[in-house]
Amino acid sequence: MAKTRQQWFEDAKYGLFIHWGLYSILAGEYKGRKTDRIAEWIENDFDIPVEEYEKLAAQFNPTQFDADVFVKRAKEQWGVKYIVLTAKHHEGFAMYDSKVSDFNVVKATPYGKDILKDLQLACEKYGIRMGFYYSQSQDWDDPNGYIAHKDNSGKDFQKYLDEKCKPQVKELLENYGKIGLIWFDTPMGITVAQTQELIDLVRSIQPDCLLSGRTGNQMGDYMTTGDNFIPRLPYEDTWEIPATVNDTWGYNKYDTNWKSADHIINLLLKIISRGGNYLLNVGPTADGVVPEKCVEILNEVGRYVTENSEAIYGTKTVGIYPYDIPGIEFTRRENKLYVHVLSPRIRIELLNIGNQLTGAYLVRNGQKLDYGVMRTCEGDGKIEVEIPEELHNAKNYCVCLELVEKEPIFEAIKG
Ligand code: JFZ
Repeated sequence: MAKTRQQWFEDAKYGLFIHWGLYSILAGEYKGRKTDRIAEWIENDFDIPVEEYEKLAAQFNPTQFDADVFVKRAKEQWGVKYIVLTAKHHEGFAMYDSKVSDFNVVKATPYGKDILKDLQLACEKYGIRMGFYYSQSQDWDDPNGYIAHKDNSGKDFQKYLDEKCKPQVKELLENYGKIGLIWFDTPMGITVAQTQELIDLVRSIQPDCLLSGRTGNQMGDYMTTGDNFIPRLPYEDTWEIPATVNDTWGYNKYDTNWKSADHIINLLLKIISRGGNYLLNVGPTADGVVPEKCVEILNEVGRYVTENSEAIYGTKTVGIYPYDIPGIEFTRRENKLYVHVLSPRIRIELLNIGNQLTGAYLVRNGQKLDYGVMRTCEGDGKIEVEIPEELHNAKNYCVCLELVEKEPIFEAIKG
C-alpha cells in the first residue's frame, strides 16, 4: 500500500469505534430473555423474526445524542484520532439517509435525522478522521444477505451485493465527505471477484480510503486482529485491533464488566509498542448516551493519552526487550525511548540496554531527571533514572530517555 495513503492511520494509534443501532434499544434483552453474547447479535442469537425486529425502528429516538458534543469530547478529552460508526451492522439498518433501503434512521424512525451526516460535520469541525463500519456480507434484513449460523443456500448474494451493498457503499462515499476508512466485517461467503468489485467501487470514488482487514479474502489494506486479541509480538505491517471496554459492542444494560482505566492504558501501550492501532468501542444507549462508567474510564485513559501525547501518536514499533518488568511498557520514536511507568517506584532500572543518553525527562511537563548509564559487574548495559520524590507513590506517568542512537539497543540475556 502506498505510504502516503496510510500514514495518518499509522500515526493515529488510538481510535473510537461506535456500535449503535436498533439492537441498542433491546440493550441485551428480548421478551424477558437476556443474551450472554454480544448484544448487537441478539436478532440472530434469539431468532427474532425480521418483521418483529424491523418494528424497533419506530422506537429509535436518540434525543440525547449531540454529535458536536460527542466528537469534541472524543477528540479533546479522550484523545482519539479517528471515529468509526456502524453505518450498517448485520441487522441491515442504515444509520444514515439511504435512498437504497427505507430501513434507515431518516425514513423509519421518529428521530428522522441523519446521524452519520451530523457525525461527519462534527468530525470536520474538530479535525478528526471519520470512518464507517459496513457489514458487506451479512445482512439479516435483506432476503439475499448472508446470516451466520443459518442455511444460506438458495440465496442470490450477488443480487444483494448489486442492489443493496454496493449502492449503499456508494452513497456513503459520495455523500459524507472524505472517508478515512471503511470497516468491512465478517466477510462470509464473499468471493475474490466480489471483494474486488467492492474495492474497485471504493477506489473509483475515494482512492485514499482505507479498507479494514475484514474486507474479504485478505484483500484489505491492513491487518485486523481478532476482536480483543493482541499479538504477543511486534507485528511489522500496519494493523489494528477492535476492542471493547466491557464484553459487548452494542449496548447491553446488564454488562457491567468494565475494564479499569489502568487496564486499558496498559493494553493501549502494549498495542502501540507492537505497532498497532487500538480501536476502542463505545456502545451508546438508544437515547444516544454512552454509559457513565464507560465515560469515566475513557476520561481517565484520555488524561493519560493527552498528557503523554508525544509518547503515543506517531510512535514506532518497539523491538523485544528481553525482560518483562511489571508496570513498565515502552514506546519509541527516533532517538527516544519512552518508559511508561504504570506502578509506583523510586527509580527506573533497565537492564540489558546498551544505549548512551543525552538526557531524560518527565514527558508531561518536560522536567529533567537524573540518570545513570552503566555496565553491571556482569558486563550488561544498564540505565537508571531517578524518580523525583513527589512521584514515588504515583503511577501512570511517562519518562523519555533521549538516546544518542536512533533506536533502543536491547541486549540479549547471556547465560
Ligand atoms: C464482528 C461482528 O460480528 C461484531 O458484531 C462486532 O461488530 C465486531 C467488531 O466484529 O465480530 C467478529 C468478527 C471477527 C472475529 C470475531 C468477532 N474474529 O475474527 O475473531
